[in-house]
Amino acid sequence: MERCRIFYKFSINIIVFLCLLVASDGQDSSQMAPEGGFLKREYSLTKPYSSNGMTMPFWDFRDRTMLTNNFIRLTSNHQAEVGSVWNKIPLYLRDWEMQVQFKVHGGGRTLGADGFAIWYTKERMTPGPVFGSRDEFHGLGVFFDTYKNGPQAVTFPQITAMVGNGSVKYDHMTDGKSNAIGSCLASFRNKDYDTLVSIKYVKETLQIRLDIDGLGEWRECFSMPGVKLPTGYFIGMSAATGDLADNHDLINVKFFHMDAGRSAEEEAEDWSTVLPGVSYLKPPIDNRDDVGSGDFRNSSVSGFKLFLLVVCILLGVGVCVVVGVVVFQKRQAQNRKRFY
Ligand SMILES: [Ca+2]
Repeated sequence: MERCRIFYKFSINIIVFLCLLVASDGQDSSQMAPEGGFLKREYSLTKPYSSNGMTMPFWDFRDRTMLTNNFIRLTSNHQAEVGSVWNKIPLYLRDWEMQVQFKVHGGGRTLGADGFAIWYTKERMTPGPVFGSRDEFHGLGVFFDTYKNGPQAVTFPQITAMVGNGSVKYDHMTDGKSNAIGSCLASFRNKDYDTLVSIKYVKETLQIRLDIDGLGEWRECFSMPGVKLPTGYFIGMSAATGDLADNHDLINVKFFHMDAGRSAEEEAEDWSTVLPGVSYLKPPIDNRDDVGSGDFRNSSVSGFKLFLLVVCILLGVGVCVVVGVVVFQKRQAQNRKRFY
């Protein structure tokens, strides 16, 4: 009887432990420091954003941008607004990853506009027609486009990225498609859970991943090698509304310096004079469906979770059987005593 009780307690402890492991596993897989990544506070934007509600230590903001305790609102759900935040310090790191938690939400159940952009550009704090910021920029723009201007037969929102050399224009009529280096469809509006994007630039490969399905896992949007981005540019975010509108909120930005294992010679190279561009351009990119066809990099984690779940269930069933047998035997013994 005592042995049974010890076994019962042991099993319960194991079940609780495994269930906690299943529950916690993966929840923080996004927004944890990536392997080989070191958080850089001067390029990050986390709560509390401001001590006085008016200024931020490493960031400027302009136009309709509003600082609150829990989010930075680039535009509110009103027509024809623009807003932006820009980091103040030129970035002289060659390999980095930026994780941005955002929330795009508004009254229109299926329609909002125009979207927001994440920038790594030579120019900063210059409002304009490209999601609230200037056109013909030098550097990288990643666009979270919620309104379909072009005729293409795809659903929206979509994410596109473009590398500009100062003379290429963003093409609104194709929703940036004509100059995009990559894109994917991504349903990120009006979600109850956290929505995040990771922009990783390591060894001249630009990879964009999303966590917008509430699974706590990164899903690849696209990856493009041969992307040349000089050092010394600025990080920024901007947003715009049109006839339709949305609240475009930033929750946080976590910026990591990535250890790419570069040689001393590579480290000594001056990348501030490199011209922004892409050395290898793929043929026009087809949209990838955001439902079901995602490249779930953590599928092995999902398999492990399933295994733990099965172990949990089997252990649970085992404990129930043991307890049932013990209770049954005890009752039998009591019945026998009554007869004697
Ligand atoms: Ca658009």
